[in-house]
Amino acid sequence: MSRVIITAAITGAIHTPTMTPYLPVTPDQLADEVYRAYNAGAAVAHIHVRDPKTGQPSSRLELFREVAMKVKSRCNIVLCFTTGGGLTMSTRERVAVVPELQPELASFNTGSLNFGLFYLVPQYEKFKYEWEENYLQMTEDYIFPNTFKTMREFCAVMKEYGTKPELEVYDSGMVNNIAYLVKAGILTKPLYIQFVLGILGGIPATVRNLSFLHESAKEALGDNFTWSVCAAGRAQLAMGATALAMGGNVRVGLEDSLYAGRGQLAKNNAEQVEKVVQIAKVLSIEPATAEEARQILGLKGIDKVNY
Ligand code: KMH
Ligand code: ZN
Repeated sequence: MSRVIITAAITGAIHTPTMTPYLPVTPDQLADEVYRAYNAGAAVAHIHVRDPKTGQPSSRLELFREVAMKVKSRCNIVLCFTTGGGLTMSTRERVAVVPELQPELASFNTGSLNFGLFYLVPQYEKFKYEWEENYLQMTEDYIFPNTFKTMREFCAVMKEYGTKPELEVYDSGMVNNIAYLVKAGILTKPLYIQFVLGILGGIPATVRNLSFLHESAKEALGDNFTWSVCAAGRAQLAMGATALAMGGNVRVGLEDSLYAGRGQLAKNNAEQVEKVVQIAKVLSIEPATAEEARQILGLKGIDKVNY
């Protein structure tokens, strides 16, 4: 039986509280959401934190730690911490979670890009919190910075703490960035790639583009890598289903889409995880357990984290 690693990206830094009443914000809400997603079949949870009062993306280490500890007391799910952070954070702030928690897995953004969320603003008449409109609007003039220097430094930190980088690829040129980092001895194989489609500024979420990214990665990096896909917005599940058919892994979650069907807001992350599990089962693919995901990805183990 083949296995799929399902990742739940619990809250992210793209959506804001006005967009849905179901966006988890406090450490308790985040931990509850992780545990629900785990019970639904997720082996990995991708973690961002937010200010508990306003829902604004945060880099406060005590929030990350609280979530990590609350989750660990309940289940053995793999936690993948963001080093993408939120759109206004410095690179130093973004990477600080790695030395602090020494996690098994952390996101690693493989290039700079325009990260446009400003087109969402006109969809809302009034925002619940003051920060939201400006946070989204300022992305019209914003580049998400992941220079070669930043990438070299993030790699060094992750290497020091035995944290595996999950390589976020938003466009095909980033595959070449990864190839360079490997060639330069900065990144070590075996690699784990997350193809992120559908961000305004990155590659659109189509079957052809996913296939192109996958082929480009094989050409540049060889066959021996593990990969997963996530897509922003309405393409989320279609891209996940395509990845299942291609033998890849799948990320869902409220970070990427707020919906669980046409016009239907997801009430929690688990709803989206359940949908992937259903499709996988029809294809005779089983969701990997957290322990199986650790083996597939070659992670150091939950006994070696610092939380
Ligand atoms: N926060 C976004 C700018 C990551 O977690 O590394 C990108 C992001 C990717 O969420
Ligand atoms: Zn993220």
